[in-house]
Amino acid sequence: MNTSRVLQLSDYMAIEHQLGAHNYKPLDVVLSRGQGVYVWDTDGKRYLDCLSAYSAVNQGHCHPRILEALIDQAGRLSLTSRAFRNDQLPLFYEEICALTGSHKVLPMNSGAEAVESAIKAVRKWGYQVKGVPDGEAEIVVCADNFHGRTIAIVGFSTDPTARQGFGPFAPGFKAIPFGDADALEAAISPNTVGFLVEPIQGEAGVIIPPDGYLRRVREICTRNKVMLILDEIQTGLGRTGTLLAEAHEGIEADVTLIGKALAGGFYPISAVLSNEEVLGVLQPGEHGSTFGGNPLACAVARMAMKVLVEERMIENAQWMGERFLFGLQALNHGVIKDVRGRGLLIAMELNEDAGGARKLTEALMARGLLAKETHTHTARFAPPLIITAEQVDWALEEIAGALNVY
Ligand code: IF1
Repeated sequence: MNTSRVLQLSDYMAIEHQLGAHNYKPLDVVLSRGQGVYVWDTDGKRYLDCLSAYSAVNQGHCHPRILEALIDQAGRLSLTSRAFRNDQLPLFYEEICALTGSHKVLPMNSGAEAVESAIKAVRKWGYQVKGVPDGEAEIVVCADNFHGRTIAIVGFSTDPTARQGFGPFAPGFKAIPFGDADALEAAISPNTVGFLVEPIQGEAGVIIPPDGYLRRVREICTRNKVMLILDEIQTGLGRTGTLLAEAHEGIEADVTLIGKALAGGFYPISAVLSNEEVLGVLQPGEHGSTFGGNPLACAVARMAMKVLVEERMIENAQWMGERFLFGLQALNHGVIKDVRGRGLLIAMELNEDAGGARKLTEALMARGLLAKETHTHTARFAPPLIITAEQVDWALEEIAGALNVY
């Protein structure tokens, strides 16, 4: 490798354009370093990160204690496959169960894999335990869902961009409006095995369901013997000011999916959290992964969970989230249609005639704040959970300033 090669922003962009698949349209900033809430580009310019890699770096960039755990474990044992046991996986199981109150855990890698794994387990539960006729299991999902990019998952997406050109898709899914418990009641048949839903819809634009929705959903699922599968891949691990977003309504899912921040941004790690009734249906050989449950992943996840709790990041997300949200709500600009959020998962929706939120995220980038638009008209603010009051106040000033582009 020629390490003396000096590349400019335009060079990096040209190489990506030439050699990479064009499945993204990132902001034109090339990052090369991160620490805490900040990242730096290749020219040394500093930015406050208000995306946190879509909530994967809740603990902040390059958290020193997670970094140490990674380096320590990487030098001892990284991968065994599940053909053999390793000394980290049992401790990961114990600690994640203690943290979340779960009774059984299935470790995977990406969020989409956790979703796929949950679908497999819940379908099998449906056949073996609920008594659904073979091949007839149905799973109810919500319109405007985002659960990942695999074929089964995009097959039940209602976003044409996510689906078009990728079929044929797996049958067995039925979409209902999000936030409508009556629609769930109506959609359930004797063959329904699960209801898969995000507690707050992230990609859809941080859509918070009506108060009481999850409690009603919980009751409907219990009464109909339907497994409630909560996708907390984005909302989980402190993002909304509680460990899991289900806590805002005091309910417990039957199956909880987490990923992203489970490794503090160092590694792809996800997990299906459930109980013996559901995960007990999986027998040796019926499901697996080369990397799932590997010792490096487990060591990193153990420390990522530990710092989240010990360094009081979940409480901080609640306090700083309120400060950020109230600050945005106090902004008085005609272009703002709505500001909403829970904890540090916050969105600002602009009027449709404003010409889109990309102008705002580009103006913010110039001012040293990185955020990403979702859909056309909404900007999302989700900084690492370690953000301080001073940093929130600085962000609010820059957002107020950047709104002048409209
Ligand atoms: C991309 C959004 C965030 C997720 C929920 C499962 C997954 C995700 C609730 C899959 C992933 C990502 C993936 C990322 C963009 C992103 C995203 F803008 F699309 F909505 F976070 F806000 N469930 N979310 O949010 O997890 O397989 O990616 O590990 O570029 O696709 P994964």
